[in-house]
Amino acid sequence: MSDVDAIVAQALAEFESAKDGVSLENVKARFLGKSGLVTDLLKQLGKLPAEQRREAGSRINDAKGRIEQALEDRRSRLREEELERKLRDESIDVTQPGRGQGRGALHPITLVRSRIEVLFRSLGFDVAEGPEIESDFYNFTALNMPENHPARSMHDTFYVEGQHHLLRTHTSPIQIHYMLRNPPPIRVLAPGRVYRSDSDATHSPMFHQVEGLWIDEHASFSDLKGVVIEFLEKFFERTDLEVRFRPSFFPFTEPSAEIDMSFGQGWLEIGGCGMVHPNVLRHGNVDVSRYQGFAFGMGIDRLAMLRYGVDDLRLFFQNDLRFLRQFA
Ligand code: 2U9
Repeated sequence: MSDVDAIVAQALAEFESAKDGVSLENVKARFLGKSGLVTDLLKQLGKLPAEQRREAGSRINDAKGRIEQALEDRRSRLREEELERKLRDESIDVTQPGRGQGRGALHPITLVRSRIEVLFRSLGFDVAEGPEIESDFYNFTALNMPENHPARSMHDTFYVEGQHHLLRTHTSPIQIHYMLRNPPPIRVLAPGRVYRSDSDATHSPMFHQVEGLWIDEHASFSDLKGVVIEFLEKFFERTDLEVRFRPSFFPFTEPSAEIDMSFGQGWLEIGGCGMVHPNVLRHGNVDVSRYQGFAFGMGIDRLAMLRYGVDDLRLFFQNDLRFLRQFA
């Protein structure tokens, strides 16, 4: 029965080299399990002569007790080690300085948009917003662009599930909503994102517009010119600026004009305008026997490029911090 001591020594050594709970329990099974080495010894007791059985039984039980004690010791040691490891690896040193969050800044388009809003508020305009997903009624029909108008084609417009909802192609639907909620006189500015299926160095599929609408009993084309010129002079902070109204066509205004501007070297097209078409006023529930009005539209991105001297529109939308930080 000297193999009893050998088995105890082997068990103690194997417990010691078990590095985690799972391998420790596997070692335990090999010694104390149903077909483990200690269990085998107890089974063999029956084969011994009766006079040796008592002594052998006591030695095996003693060995079993020592193995069970060693197992329990190893188990608690492994639990302690695990706790120590967690305390070491998962601790937070609350005395360390923070990593910092860095200071954010407004995007140049946002800065320009705010500047435009402030200037128009000073001229008595309210500022309104609206949804970027619109129905074809608010985006086209109400703006005197009938069923077969080319701007409605899939080629130019992003439709959302079918033909009746779309990403607005201009901010004009905002003014339709506004007219339906507010009786004249109206002075409202409508800035926001718009979408067209168009992309190159000077066109982004998403861009920003600002439109204005002024409705009153005697709002005239000369009032329109006064408002636009006043805005441009304030926006660009110069009075030597030339502004030209060049006859044009839009479905929602009649007569219509392109707005051109010059700082001295050639003309730049910066927007369009005109007297609001009576069909549009009627869709906005405006009494056309009493009221008339004018509207204008400009590209915010275009105004930002001119104000900051940026020559590629796409720079505004690539979110390169080296570019954006220059405006912070
Ligand atoms: C209502 C009635 C009329 C807004 C107008 C333009 C002319 C125009 C373009 C300029 C460059 C858009 O940013 S751009 O791509 N806009 O030329 N916009 S008149 O007319 C309206 C709007 C709303 C109810």
